[in-house]
Amino acid sequence: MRSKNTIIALAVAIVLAVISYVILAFVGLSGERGMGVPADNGFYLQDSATPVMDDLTKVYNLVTYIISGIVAFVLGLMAYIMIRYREKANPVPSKTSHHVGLEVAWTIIPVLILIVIAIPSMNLLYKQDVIKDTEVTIKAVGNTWNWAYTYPDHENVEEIISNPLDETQSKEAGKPYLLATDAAVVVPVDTNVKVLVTSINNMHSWTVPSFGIKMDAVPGIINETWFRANREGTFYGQCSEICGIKHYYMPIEVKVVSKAEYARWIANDGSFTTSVANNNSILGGGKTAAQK
Ligand SMILES: [Cu+2]
Repeated sequence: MRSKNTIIALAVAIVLAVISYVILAFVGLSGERGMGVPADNGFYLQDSATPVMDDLTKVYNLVTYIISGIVAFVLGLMAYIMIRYREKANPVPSKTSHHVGLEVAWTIIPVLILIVIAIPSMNLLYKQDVIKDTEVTIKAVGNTWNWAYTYPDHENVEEIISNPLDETQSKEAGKPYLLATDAAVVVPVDTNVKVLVTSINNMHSWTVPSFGIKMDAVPGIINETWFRANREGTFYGQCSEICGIKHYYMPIEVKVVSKAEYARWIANDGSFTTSVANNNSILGGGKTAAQK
């Protein structure tokens, strides 16, 4: 009697787990997606703005479909075995201990599945890792607690200190609170941007979901990553390494502008003379090293 209850409880638990998994995986696939900013109630990946994120999304989907198939198969197999080989229906159990065909199958099939996952994964890793034909370089330095950006190729552009807007300022600017900053880092569209990432004192991580990049900022080490944004706009991210008491309070704001506008911005020592705000900051910042 006790074993029967255990089996029923196990079966119910498995069915519930599978149902919640399917809901999470597939409602997520069809749900709201943000571009550069999280969508309300969305829990799928943000929409892609770079070739790396395109590939990353494909690999994510592939793996989701594969694991869904495996979960469904294992669930079906377990249900079949529980019913077909229960004590009542199968009073004399088989004493079989080996089955060559089965053993070969359950070795070969997982290997094939791993190969199917490994090929696009390795391609993606390579794409993320190899930085080709850098056109613009930015340096992101993690501080406690904000991000500081410099343009190593343009000494006329002063260091940009990117502090988060508080709740009232975000509301006034119509920007998302805890993502919006007072001074965004500015890059051109359709350009290979290399990002040098490091930190002053403890570990942070420079992460922009729509670009598909996440790079650790480690004191004493300069890590590098790259992105090529294929559209203009504002893209938000957050520090993604639990770095301390204000970890939540060091957002990342990347402003992608046209190449001409970027050239003007550089020529104007890091300020938008033609835009309404006259620079890249809603608070009159842009060259805000003094805030540090
Ligand atoms: Cu941090």
